[in-house]
Amino acid sequence: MGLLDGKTALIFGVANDHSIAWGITQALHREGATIGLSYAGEVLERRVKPLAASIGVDFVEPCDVSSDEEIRVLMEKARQAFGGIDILVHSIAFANRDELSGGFHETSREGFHLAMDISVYSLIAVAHAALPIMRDNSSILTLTYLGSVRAFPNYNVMGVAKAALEASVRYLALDLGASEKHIRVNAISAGPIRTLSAAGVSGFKGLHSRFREIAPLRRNIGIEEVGNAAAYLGSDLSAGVTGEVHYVDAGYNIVGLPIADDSS
Ligand code: NAP
Ligand code: 1JT
Repeated sequence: MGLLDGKTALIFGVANDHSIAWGITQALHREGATIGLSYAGEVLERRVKPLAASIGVDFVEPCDVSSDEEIRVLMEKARQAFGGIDILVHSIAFANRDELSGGFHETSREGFHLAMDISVYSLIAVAHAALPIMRDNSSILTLTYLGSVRAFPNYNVMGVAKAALEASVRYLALDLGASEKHIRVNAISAGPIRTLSAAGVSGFKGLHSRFREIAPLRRNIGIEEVGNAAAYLGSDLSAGVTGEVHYVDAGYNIVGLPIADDSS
């Protein structure tokens, strides 16, 4: 018997088998959920379709979340395929690479708008469009990073976007929890993971290896661990939890004074 037997999950943000959304997909599938996947564009179709096929998922539909029309069309397809949704996963972020290096004060107006639109507003747009097909007591999840509450070199405009995303989680939780459907909205704050987005970003490699020297569990985290936390937040086990930012980071965020084992 799975934790999510009888539930349907619509998941945004699988780019390849390193994606956090793929770790979530595998965990939700393992726990018995029926899965629908949405990917960004044609380039990804070749990568996402075989992954979906490997777990017997046949709802694989494109949706660029910068388009309200594409979101509307996707939700109509989901309604036809599933009738309703119990778990909605938003695992999407975007910023121009040149905004993720150098001075934060150099952030362009255009780059700021783009990061906020794709990484923050899309959660609100997708939640709103999904509302008519969300089932009672359903669960919405998004992915965030500690750069929302601490300043890290290079994370720059994404840190500001993640702060706005976490605030959006609280406002959506207030709205949708009080609706007749009593929908829950939460975020998982993941430690650094080598994914397509993260690879090649200035300083990411160093940050990823320093992380395990400081985190209480003295290791990095993987997409399987984020997937398992998502299975809990999508399930009835977390029925009393909403508006939360749940850290899956080997404890990194609780450390006051980062001291490696060999320091004296
Ligand atoms: P990823 O595999 O590259 O996933 C990011 C996804 O966002 C990709 O599928 C990407 O598609 C999609 N996307 C970008 N623009 C889009 C648009 N306009 N419409 C629809 N989809 C769009 O990287 P990831 O690390 O798993 O990222 C997933 C989430 O986890 C992000 O919110 C990220 O901030 C968060 N997170 C990551 C880390 C980390 O260290 N990796 C840590 C904490 C939180 P394309 O490839 O086509 O652009
Ligand atoms: C984006 C990118 C969103 C990388 C991201 C992200 N959320 C987390 N990461 C990984 C990361 C990157 C840096 C970092 C810590 C984590 C790149 C493409 C745009 C969206 O520095 C502290 C730089």
